[in-house]
Amino acid sequence: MKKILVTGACGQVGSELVPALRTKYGNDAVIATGHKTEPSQELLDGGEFHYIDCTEIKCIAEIVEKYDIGTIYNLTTILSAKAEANPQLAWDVNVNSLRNILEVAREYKCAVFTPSTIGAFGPDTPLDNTPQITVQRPNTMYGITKVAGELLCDYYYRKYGVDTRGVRWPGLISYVTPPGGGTTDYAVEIFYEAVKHGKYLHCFIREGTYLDMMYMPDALESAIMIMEADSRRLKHRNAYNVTAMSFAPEHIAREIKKHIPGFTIEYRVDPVRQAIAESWPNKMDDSAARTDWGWTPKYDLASMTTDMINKLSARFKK
Ligand code: AKB
Repeated sequence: MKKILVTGACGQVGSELVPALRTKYGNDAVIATGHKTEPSQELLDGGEFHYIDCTEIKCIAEIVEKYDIGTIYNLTTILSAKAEANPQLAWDVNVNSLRNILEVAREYKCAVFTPSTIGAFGPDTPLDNTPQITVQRPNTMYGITKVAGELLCDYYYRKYGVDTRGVRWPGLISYVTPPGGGTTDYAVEIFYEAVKHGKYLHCFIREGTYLDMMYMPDALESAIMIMEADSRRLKHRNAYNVTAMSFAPEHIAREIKKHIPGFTIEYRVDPVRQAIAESWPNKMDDSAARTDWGWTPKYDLASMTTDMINKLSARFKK
């Protein structure tokens, strides 16, 4: 069986996707790669790990050839707030790495998974029930790189027959590896602060700001499901809208209070991240993913909150 390559394996998604893929396909089947961040012991113990720089096409080609790679999960990315702070780096990492990966995939006939995001929409997009196909004019560098990435995936599929697949992930909430430099990160921080200190004193997104969100087990499932889907059923090769829940900071705070009754939230709004959040959908319509490849999330706000609090409480009690 051809092997699977995961780039960006030390990040929030990669650190959980690699073990999930290894459990499903076998430890030897999955080659994890990162750039600067140190891998966890679990990643190192579970199978092959290499440092590569995806902005260098040679590094990708060497590893794809060496391990006879058939599928690439491309998780290399700079998130929204960090991309606004360093737009040149964001373009280089988010677009040039993807283009390199697609070129290598074309030569070695690999399938490629690339996540897009709610950030690929902008202020002109309908905020509620955001359709699969709609206006995409983001005003952030993150969004611009993600729209460029979606278009590149479409192009490589149509022109060269590369098996490109992707989803537009919402904010991802998880307890293994914290995200870094995103706008939706508040929805992860709030759990760490609630469990450690019983309060969250610097929520940087304003009350009443709705965003799509998803718990990590569902995000992993969406990535694996779309890569396993029958290619004849996939109508979209750029990225499918997928979501699980939509809420504003006060809703997650209210849910946490059911487990930690004294929990309090205070706001210290960051204008940069607030503006980004306001330009993103409140709630996407993910019916195309549901119809074409059977997408259904398992977690809602209540079940995710219970699991996050249980997992983090167990960790910080040690
Ligand atoms: C971010 O906030 O930048 C990401 C995303 C929604 O793409 N979590």
